Amino acid sequence: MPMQMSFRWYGEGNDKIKLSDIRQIPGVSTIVWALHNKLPGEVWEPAEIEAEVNKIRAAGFNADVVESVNVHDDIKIGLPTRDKHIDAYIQTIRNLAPFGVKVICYNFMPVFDWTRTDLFHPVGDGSTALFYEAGMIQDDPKAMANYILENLHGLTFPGWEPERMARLDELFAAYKDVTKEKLWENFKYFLERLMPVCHECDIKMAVHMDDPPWDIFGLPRLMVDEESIDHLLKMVDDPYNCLTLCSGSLNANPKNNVAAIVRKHCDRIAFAHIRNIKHFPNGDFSEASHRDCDGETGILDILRAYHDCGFEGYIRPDHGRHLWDETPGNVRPGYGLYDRALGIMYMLGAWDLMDKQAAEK
Ligand code: DNO
Repeated sequence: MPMQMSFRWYGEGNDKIKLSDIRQIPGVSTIVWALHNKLPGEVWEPAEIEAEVNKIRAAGFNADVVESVNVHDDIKIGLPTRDKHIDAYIQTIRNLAPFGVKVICYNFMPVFDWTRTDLFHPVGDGSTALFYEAGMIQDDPKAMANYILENLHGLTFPGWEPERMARLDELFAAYKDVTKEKLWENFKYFLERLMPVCHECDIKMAVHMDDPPWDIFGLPRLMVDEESIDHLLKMVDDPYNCLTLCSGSLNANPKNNVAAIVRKHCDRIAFAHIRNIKHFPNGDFSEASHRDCDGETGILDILRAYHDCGFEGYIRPDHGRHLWDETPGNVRPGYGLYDRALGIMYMLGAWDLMDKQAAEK
């Protein structure tokens, strides 16, 4: 089976982009989806899953990848209530299996998911992109959370649920004693309970990298570099314990060599996110087009590594710039149509050429 190109879609009434728009992008087989109205800990019911999967299939795609089933904070904190939430997670896995879902992308980051300080930063060519100003992420998590919520213009964004963001003080207090070691232990406990069910259901758990890959606001972050990836894969050494290898999240730290990680762990990468990062000397970074020379992530080396390793998993363009009529309020930050479509064509261009060269050898 060759790698499968996918596209993240937030669902009808929750995404301006229509499945019929995505249909016109060459080469997309898979819609990456989720039930975005679900809070962490809620079971996804079969009828709700069926309705969503039917829409995706009717448009000519498979619904093999879910991003995300979010992990309840009690599981990450290791509270006695975690078992109840793990039970609910397991039930959701069981409910997804009959619909052909093969991969669940999730993250194990305390409190916040991806973090940026400007969602519409001018790139210099008239487009805008997500931006991280290092100096701004210091001691006021509330200001950052408010800024992000305001700029989502009422759109849902997993990891940024207003219900959770309203309880930030409480959440920070609950994480007070959760050291990095404790978080690893809680992560292990969670995965060990899930693995037998994943085998039964043939669903891979693919953890997303932490974004950015360092501690923020005093909260520990685990999935940050090659060493931590090695640790996770050894800690629960099971073919269903996999990675969502996000090139952009990892390369926010320019020391991370994503292509080398691909070559080392290709068999455990269930899902590849391709995003390009442009670094500034003061530690700030901006997201860039997928074209290799527009950033420093090494997009072509990464694609070559996947190709050389015979990658058979799912791949998707990650955050793109906002182009043309994609202005605040009119586009989901990072998830417009155009730049992600251009990213797909760039990736397929490189991939097709590598296929052709290999065939001619
Ligand atoms: C950013 C995304 C992440 C990812 C979650 C997975 O745009 O790649 O938010 O979906 O971390 O749980």
